[in-house]
Amino acid sequence: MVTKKRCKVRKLSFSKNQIFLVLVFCLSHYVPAYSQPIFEGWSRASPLGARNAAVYGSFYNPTKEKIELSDVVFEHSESASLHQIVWEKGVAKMRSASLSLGPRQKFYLEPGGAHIMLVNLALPLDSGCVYSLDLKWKNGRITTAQFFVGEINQNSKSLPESITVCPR
Ligand SMILES: [Cu+2]
Repeated sequence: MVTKKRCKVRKLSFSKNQIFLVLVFCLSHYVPAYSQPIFEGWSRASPLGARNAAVYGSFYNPTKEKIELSDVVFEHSESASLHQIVWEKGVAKMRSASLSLGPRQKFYLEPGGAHIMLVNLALPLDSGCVYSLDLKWKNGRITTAQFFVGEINQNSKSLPESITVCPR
């Protein structure tokens, strides 16, 4: 059936512009990002002397399969892992957490909740910078994601005016 349709299309005459638009439409629906988990992250600039940092943002699974996070790697810290804040007797404590996302599911990391903990930073996170981290999934896939760093007191995602890839 599909082949028939394609043949019919060929008989019609399209302007170059129309063909271009159809191509753009097709390509925009074939963005590789749609076949892998997406992480959009942000963090705060490190206060003086801080060794650890938390990365917030959101995970989205655009695939048709359930995906599970197995590891987070940030090359400028000793370790990186998913944490969840839990309240025990009125005290907030951080616990390591696992992440499993069903098809088309989204998961938010927010101050006071889940975050990616970067422990023992080799360098402070700089305001206005964008850093990369690697997310390893249980199906063997590795995705590289970026996170933006705002001010020290940043409380939601910020997009810097100009993006500087760090460390410079
Ligand atoms: Cu933590």
